[in-house]
Amino acid sequence: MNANDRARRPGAAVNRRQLLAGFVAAAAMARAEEPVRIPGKRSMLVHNDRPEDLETPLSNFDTWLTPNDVFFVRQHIPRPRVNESSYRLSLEGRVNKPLQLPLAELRRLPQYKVPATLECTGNARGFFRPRVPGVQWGRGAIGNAEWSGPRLSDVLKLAGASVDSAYVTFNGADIGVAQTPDFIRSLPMKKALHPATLLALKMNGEVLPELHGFPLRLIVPGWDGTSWVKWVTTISVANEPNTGFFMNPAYRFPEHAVAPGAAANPADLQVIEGMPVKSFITSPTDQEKVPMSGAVLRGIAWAGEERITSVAVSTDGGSRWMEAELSPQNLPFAWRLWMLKWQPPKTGYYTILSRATDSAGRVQPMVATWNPSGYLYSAIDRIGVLVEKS
Ligand SMILES: Nc1nc2c(c(=O)[nH]1)N[C@H]1C(S)=C(S)[C@@H](COP(=O)(O)O)O[C@H]1N2
Ligand SMILES: [Mo]
Repeated sequence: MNANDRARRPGAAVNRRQLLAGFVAAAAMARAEEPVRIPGKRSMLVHNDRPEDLETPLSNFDTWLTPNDVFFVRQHIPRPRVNESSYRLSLEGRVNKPLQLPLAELRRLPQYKVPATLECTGNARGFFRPRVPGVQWGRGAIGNAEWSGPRLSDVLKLAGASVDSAYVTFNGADIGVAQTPDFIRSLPMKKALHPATLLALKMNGEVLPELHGFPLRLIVPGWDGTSWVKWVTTISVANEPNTGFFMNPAYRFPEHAVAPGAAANPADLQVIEGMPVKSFITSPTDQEKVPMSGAVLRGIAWAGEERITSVAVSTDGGSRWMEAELSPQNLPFAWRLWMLKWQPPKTGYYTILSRATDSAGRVQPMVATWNPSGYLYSAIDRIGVLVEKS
């Protein structure tokens, strides 16, 4: 949720200008149905164009690594342009040696590669009923990439950070505008020091694209996308987390579930960290026609900091389940592709479901936990297809 979403909530007095803005927003929603070509990307589903909220069409989820030019984009504030030569990364707070590091120094540190799935906390928000405000993402606010760069722990060591401090806080080059405050996020020290937590300079072997945080972004494998701060310019070490809007109340989840449609008690909201176990069906798509000759059912499955151990698929609304075949990479943090050849027994309408299980024994639930901001939609995925004579 961003401050614009809050401003659009019903209840606020609506003037002519806001009404017009509402129509423009509705038009933007309608546009998200059809992929559009936009600069730096192939065809994307456009939820907002300034700042860009771009969803990946499902047909692109047929490779383990999601290409940079179809990777989803989410930002709350217009994107900054960072000048490569004047860029410095500042290290401040509880450090022995405050530093201003140019990119050359970050490139000189040992470089590590981590394949990891990045998913927006609000992915699939559009499925919640009752509806919740915010970007009405379908299934495509997710992607899997190989990120590379120095470890955050090595950079903290350079500055002599006191690792007994509790938090590390990250600010990017984007700054607050109008009702939207600056985007700042904190990580507990334990996750900051994890060897897979990187400051990425590259994405899928290419220099980090501007839309994805050039020249430097935080990689927090297994945790929600909000933690993955883009265009990082300042890292500060402290005993307390940042208390700005993007740490509280935004991006928090009720500790005790509320009734669908009810408000959450602000004191009950917890910061979102590791992501749940999930799967989606990516092909065929909902309401697609399938020939009697059959189809290959395909999808993706991921489990935050855990590994995917199995994906079960049903083609009869959940009466019988079959095991899907999983792609070979079996890693924490990164998704697995799944597939199942399907020969329908007769023509007609079929309800297809997918359900993932992970290495911690977590199983995708039948029903997602409704919450007022529409975060962490994780229900068993469901599509309907019509099988017709070939
Ligand atoms: N500086 C900055 N970093 C940010 C954001 C932002 O608005 N500003 N959005 C966050 C959110 S909510 C998500 S889901 C991811 C999206 O990353 P992507 O655009 O590379 O897919 O970036 C995160 N990092
Ligand atoms: Mo997000």
